[in-house]
Amino acid sequence: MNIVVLTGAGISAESGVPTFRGADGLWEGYRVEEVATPEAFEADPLLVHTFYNMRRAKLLDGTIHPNPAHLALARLAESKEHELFLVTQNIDDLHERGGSPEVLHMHGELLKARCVDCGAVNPWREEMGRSSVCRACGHIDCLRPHVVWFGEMPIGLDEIGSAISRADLFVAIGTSGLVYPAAGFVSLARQAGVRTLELNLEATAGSNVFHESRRGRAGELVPLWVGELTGD
Ligand code: BJW
Repeated sequence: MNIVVLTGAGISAESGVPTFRGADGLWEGYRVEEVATPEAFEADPLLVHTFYNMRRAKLLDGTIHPNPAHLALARLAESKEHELFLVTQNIDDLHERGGSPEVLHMHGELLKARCVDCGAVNPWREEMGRSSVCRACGHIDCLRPHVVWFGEMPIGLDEIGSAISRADLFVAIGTSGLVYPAAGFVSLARQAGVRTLELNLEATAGSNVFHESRRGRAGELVPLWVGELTGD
């Protein structure tokens, strides 16, 4: 079977990464819509760098690990009977750490920096600020987190669209269905005649669009679902 899996913040919640719109979703009183925009970065780069420096440091402090949901998706990728296309909205690296061989990060990656002068994208694990130097062109005050902010074009949309159109099954895990274009993938799948399944702790804005919705923690639901497919 050809399977497209879309993951969101909920899959990393049990690993200790806060979701955006949950009770712990505010950062210093700011909503993500106020700090994750090009306008916010232009107006107050220090504030936006601080937001991402804090999240990068937390991701790397040794307390955050992939959970059974990440591990189960890595097992599914190994299955000989199924073809998995894994796309995540998450900027953490927990799918990779969990063993997933290929992950499309449609909203970018926290552990990479992008140079606004030369366009180079490089791994970045340390603090980033206005005095950081681009490793490709040597300029300063030109690096930004390699993430997709509101109003910017997500990464790999053509590839995702074509994977969905070829799929037998589309599964959304731990995403609120509030942020487009990812929130529209389920409708795209349905228009293409693809079966759709949602795995989420709660009902979401898009639950009624899915053929099937299962409620529970990703760390429990995903291994069970993968077990159904692989017979393990
Ligand atoms: C659990 C759980 C557990 C918890 N187990 N589950 C209409 C059409 C097209 C675009 C728009 C439109 N209307 C508005 C727009 C523009 C905008 C948008 O969508 N705005 C909305 C707020 C309305 N979109 C954009 O600007 C995008 N770009 C764009 O549209 O370009 C033009 C274009 C147009 C048309 C076609 C193609 C392109 C860019 C969006 C960029 C989003 N960026 C962020 C920040 C990234 C960097 C960072 O991390 O800081 O991405 S915002 C933030 O939200 C982040 C996330 O990836 C994204 C989605 O959040 P997610 O993952 O769903 O998390 P939550 O917190 O919302 O939900 C968590 C879920 O988990 C909940 O459901 C819980 O129940 C569940 N859960 N614990 C299972 N243990």
